[in-house]
Amino acid sequence: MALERTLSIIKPDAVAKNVIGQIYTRFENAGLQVIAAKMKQLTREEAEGFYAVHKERPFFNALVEFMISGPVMIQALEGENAIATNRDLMGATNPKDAAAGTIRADFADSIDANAVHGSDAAETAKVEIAYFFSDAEICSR
Ligand code: RTP
Ligand code: MG
Repeated sequence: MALERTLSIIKPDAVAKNVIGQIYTRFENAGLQVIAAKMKQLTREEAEGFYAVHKERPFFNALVEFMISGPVMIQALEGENAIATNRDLMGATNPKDAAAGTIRADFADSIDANAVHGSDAAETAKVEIAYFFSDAEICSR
């Protein structure tokens, strides 16, 4: 097992549903520690830059519009196998396919409004954490 960091975003739909605390509890119960956090209204440029890897995909514009539709809660999480642990907690991208008890099964409404983002690999986690947090904003324990 490896101590890892991952970037998590609680998306505008879940922030609007007032379930930040319920999602944080799931991180904590899975052994993930919040080592940095900020609530933010993303600008269009920030959302486009964050999801630049998807810019040629047909859903890119809808994704960006959704991500700027309200504030998001952004956190870096640290723990053993944090990247896969968080992806397991999140469930499948489409909540219709998400396993019972996952964040997306319980809180997401659609493939667009799907409650959370989580880094998908070590290299993307590093880039995504640095996209939102300076070294001084990360409080590793
Ligand atoms: P995320 O990056 O947000 O954690 O989600 P993910 O890894 O599970 O899914 P990804 O393939 O990276 O897609 C990013 C987000 O784009 C939206 N999407 N829509 N309509 C579609 O076919 C489609 N596919 C993806 C989702 O909101 C997904 O979270
Ligand atoms: Mg992804």
